[in-house]
Amino acid sequence: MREYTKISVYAIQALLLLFGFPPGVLQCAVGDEGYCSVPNQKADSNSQPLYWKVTNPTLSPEHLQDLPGFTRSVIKRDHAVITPESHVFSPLPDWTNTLGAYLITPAMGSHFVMYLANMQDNSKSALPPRDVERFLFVVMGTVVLSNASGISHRLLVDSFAYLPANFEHSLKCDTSATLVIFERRYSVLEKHISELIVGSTDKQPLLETPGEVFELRKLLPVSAPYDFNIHIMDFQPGEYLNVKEVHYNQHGLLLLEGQGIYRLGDSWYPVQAGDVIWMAPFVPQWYAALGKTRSRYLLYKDVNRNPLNS
Ligand code: UGY
Ligand code: MN
Repeated sequence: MREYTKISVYAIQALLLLFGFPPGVLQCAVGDEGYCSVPNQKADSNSQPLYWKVTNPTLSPEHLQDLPGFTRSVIKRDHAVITPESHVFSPLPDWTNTLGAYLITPAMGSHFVMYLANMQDNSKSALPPRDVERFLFVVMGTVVLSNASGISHRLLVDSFAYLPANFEHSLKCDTSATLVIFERRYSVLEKHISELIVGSTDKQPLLETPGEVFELRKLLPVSAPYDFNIHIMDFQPGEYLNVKEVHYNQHGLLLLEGQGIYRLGDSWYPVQAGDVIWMAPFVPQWYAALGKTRSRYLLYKDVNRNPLNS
């Protein structure tokens, strides 16, 4: 009986080779039980730079990489999962030497845009449209942020900046850098103004999360001038959201590290570093971290405004 199992494993391997799949795709362990397993997943190596997986994602399971037309991306009325194999880059309007991929835009129903900007040699940003505020987070490389009075900040991986609407600034890069950027039309509140903010995630304090186990940092002040915040949420493998959230706020999410399962509405998605998620208001949402390493995601959330006014 065991011999038959071995023979059929060899036959499948021969067929896979014949169809051009690399050896090792079907790594079979034929023991007393005669089981057949997928290749062992290696834990993420600690030797890679921070957020390395975002710019070097696993495009699809090894055995599906060459399958024409395969993508994990899904676009639905109230949510979307946009995975790296379907990112499409083109020159960002008015930027120099920069390719951008708009991943979430109002065409989907959001009130914000979320995009990746790949800055190349001697690249320079353009300003957002009038009355539009900007938040950027460095995923790879280094950029220099300068304002109109010539004051500049070097932003390394894990650094971020918030630029109020109509704030003159430029971003420059002499080698290469990847940024994730959020922009939205500022929702003005009388007697409140938002200000330039520059920081880095590791300098932000851990916040209380009553009833939850994940670790939370907020990158922007929680005060009234700010009409959105950016959360950095960390889950150890096996940890999950306790609240099965349904709320009026919108989200744009970039999984910076790790892997897990995201529930969106009635669908359950395996997700990994590099994946982007759009969550419309009121879409049921829940996450569980799996695998061997921490999950960390960056999350846009609109806050501090009466839903009747925005
Ligand atoms: O704050 C939030 O709404 C956050 N916990 N949502 C999420 O992680 N999907
Ligand atoms: Mn939420």
